[in-house]
Amino acid sequence: EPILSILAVQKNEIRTYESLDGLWTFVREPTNYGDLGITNEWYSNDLSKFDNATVMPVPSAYNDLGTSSELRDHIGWVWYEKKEIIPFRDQQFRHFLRFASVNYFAVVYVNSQKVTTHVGGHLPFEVDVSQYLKFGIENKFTVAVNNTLSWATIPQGDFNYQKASSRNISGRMLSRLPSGAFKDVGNFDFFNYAGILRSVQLVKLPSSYIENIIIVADHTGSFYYETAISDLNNGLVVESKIFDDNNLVVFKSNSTKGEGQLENAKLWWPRGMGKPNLYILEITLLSSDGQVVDVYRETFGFRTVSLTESQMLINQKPFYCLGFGMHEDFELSGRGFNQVVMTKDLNLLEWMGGNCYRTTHYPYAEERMAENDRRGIAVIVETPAVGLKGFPKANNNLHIKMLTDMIDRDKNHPSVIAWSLANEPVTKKKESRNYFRSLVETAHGIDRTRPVTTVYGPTNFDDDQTADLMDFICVNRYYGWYIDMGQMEWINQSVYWDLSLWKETFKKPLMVTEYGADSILGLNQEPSVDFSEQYQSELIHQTHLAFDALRKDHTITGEMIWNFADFMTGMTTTRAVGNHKGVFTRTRQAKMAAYTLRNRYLSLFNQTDLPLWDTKKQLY
Ligand code: BDP
Repeated sequence: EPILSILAVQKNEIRTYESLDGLWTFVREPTNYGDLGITNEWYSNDLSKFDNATVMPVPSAYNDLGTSSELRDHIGWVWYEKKEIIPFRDQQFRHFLRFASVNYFAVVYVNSQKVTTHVGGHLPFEVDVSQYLKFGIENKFTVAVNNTLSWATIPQGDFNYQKASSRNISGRMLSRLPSGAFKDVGNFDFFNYAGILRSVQLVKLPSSYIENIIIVADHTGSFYYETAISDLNNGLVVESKIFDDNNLVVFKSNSTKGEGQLENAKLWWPRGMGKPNLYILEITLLSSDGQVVDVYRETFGFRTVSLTESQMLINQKPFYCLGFGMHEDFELSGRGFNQVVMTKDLNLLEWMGGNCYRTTHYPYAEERMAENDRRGIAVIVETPAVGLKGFPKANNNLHIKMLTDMIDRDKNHPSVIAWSLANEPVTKKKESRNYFRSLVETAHGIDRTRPVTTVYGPTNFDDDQTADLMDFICVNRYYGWYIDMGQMEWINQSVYWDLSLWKETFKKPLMVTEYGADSILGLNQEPSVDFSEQYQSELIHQTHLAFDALRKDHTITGEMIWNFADFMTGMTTTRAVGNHKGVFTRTRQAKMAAYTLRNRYLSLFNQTDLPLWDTKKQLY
């Protein structure tokens, strides 16, 4: 059983790890849906001796690094292998093999023995491999990765096109498509990048170690913390300290859990509202004779998220989200973690006057979560459940597990202001209600400090069956693009009409989490036509007119453009080398729309001290 490796990796006076990033040997199963590797036990072979062996960088998606559509569009298994000598001196440590994200399904072997499996990308998992390792000689790490999606996976996909295209004609199954036919898209609008997408480490810990830390701290300076220790026997003791940003100890205790109150706590504020002040909770595990056994330093912040009927409040002050839907996506590396792209993206987001984004449509890299804290960027973190349909049959158990793991990973980040359960589920039928209720209860059961939302697209204020279960509601709307293409002058009223009806119906805070249009950089048309830079810029301007009216009426508490940057998708007739709704290109050059949006965000960003619309009812 893999366990979620809840705490991010850390190097300090006790803890260390070996990075297994770099070039891994790579072998692709020769056919889609093939099973040669598993059947022939490739994990007990030396993959580098295979005729078709090549190398693949980790972290990265593999899809765009070859020269064939076979590799790019491959459905099924690929195999990764890396050999490492582990030094004798490390025998004293407990070794955990940790993967920050493997998409979608992973089977992990150490020295030809299966050690764990994991389902779903974007979340870390680790396994104690101490008993499988050999010290002073070479060890072999093999990972089989499968990207096949189905109606039981999250997100869903259906690749069995041959079956779907078959007809039973007088007892014979005849197919329009050749045998082995497949299609490379899932039930969502982005490329299903696969492989070992984030870093791999061999984590070295003492035999008794700090397993988990939870720290909850609010705007009044009150805090609560709890620590889980792997085995707290042998007279081990725990020492907990909180340090401020001058490295001064402001709290000290000898208990694994406790609470306290900090006088004059410096609060964590999103950018525009104040400084994103951070503190450190240091947990030290000591032996009975005072030796340090383990130590972990968790960064956190004092801040409160609450809701009134109309607004989201941070530290009791109105917060208006000026944000983005995004993707972890770039040329060549695909969805692979890329610190260069991450840095550029967050710098551009700040340049735009943004204060917020949603991790559309899956949890983003851990490195990025730490950056959000440091920069004061508020985030709504979303599960990988995009475009779910077929309730109640969709995989509720897996969804609950992903939500739980996601909250566990990101719970101590002050920048995380809400949990998004799903993007654009098809929730028109009553059957979806229990499914979503179980998710809301799961999130509330683990975390009472953050509101829960779902992002609605296919449903409306008068037919959605789940929105009233949410603490606040997010809506995606494409007036002037998917609805009423070319009708610029209708957008303002349509958006106003739609959102005010959601508000009237549910009486909860609303955020518009997607709106926008495709444009191709350099494609200019005046008067504008679809796909021109002018069209995208005008459409967002018209939408902003509605947003201003909705703000005045106390209807919306934030807005997010779709999308920050162009990104790759599967092939369909509505996509030309991917989705072009970015205000930046895929290589992060600004389109005309970026300047339109930047002017708006900067003018609103500088309006500090937004008015409090209503304080009558604190919903959350
Ligand atoms: C929305 C989806 C998003 C798509 C977008 C679009 O939430 O993932 O990329 O539409 O079509 O419905 O551009």
